[in-house]
Amino acid sequence: DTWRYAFEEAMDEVQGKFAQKFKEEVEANSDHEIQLFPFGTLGESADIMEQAQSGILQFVDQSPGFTGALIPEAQVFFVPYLLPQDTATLASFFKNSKAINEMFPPLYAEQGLELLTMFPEGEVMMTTTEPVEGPADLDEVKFRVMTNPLLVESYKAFGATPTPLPWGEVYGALQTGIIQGQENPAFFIESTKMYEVTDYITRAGHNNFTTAVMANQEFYEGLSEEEQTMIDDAISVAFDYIIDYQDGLTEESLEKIKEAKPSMTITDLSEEERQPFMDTAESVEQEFLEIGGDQAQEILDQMKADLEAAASES
Ligand code: 6CS
Repeated sequence: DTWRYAFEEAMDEVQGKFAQKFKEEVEANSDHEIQLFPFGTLGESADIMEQAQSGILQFVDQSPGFTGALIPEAQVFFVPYLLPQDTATLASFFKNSKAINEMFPPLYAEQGLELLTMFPEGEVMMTTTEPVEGPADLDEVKFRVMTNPLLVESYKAFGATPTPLPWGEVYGALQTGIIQGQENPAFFIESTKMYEVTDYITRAGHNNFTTAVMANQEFYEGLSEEEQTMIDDAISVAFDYIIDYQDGLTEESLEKIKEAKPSMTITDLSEEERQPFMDTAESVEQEFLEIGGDQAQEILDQMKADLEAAASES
């Protein structure tokens, strides 16, 4: 039989690479086939999530940037400066975290989803039509964010006018001037040609992009134990693969952007310039505790403990 797996990116972007490795593993170790649906083939992120919940899709990759509206606790990934940028620490965190591996699965299960894994996709950078050196430069800037209430709060705290939009509308909105900024990891800015419709890339180090892969829960629970193990093993192989795949990807992508558009200004903010952005973390964290669901406090505390453990390990 054929299992259907949709994701929010193109085939040769990070989620696509992960999905292809997963498919390869499943097909090598079972009689099942996997059909992949990249971004745009079945709709926006919200559409593929609905399809996975209803069982039309067996697998889906949806980032907490969109899931935060469905599972309030998943907004925790938008507390600024919570996640580190060090890739070894991040890999160890996602692999071993009790918050990720034990506390989130029951919350996804309430939505009919079996959470299979979460993984990092790289440092998030702002791309804008005007330079950004501090929050004052974001004043009156309509800044596109994913449809996540805490991400909206975070950009309000950064001084911008956050504008939640599905991904498919971002390029056009920048082109026509409806928005003047957006954020994403470097590989995605490069592959989706965001540099064509913005002139500045600003690194404030405020976040690292997280995504999540899930199965329809009824489907997963209907499988034999061997098949579940086969899927879990394939996920684990794809996880290690996608961490390796991203080694050096950020810098390579920035190089490609500079080649494609030499006039693009890429600025790495200094510690001092980052400080006013960092100063917002406390109030956004407070907001998370208010809107992040019943388990907000427990998840936040556990994430912090897990992040500390991962940092001391690597
Ligand atoms: O900004 C977005 O909406 C998209 N960014 C990435 C890196 N992946 C998927 C998501 O839809």
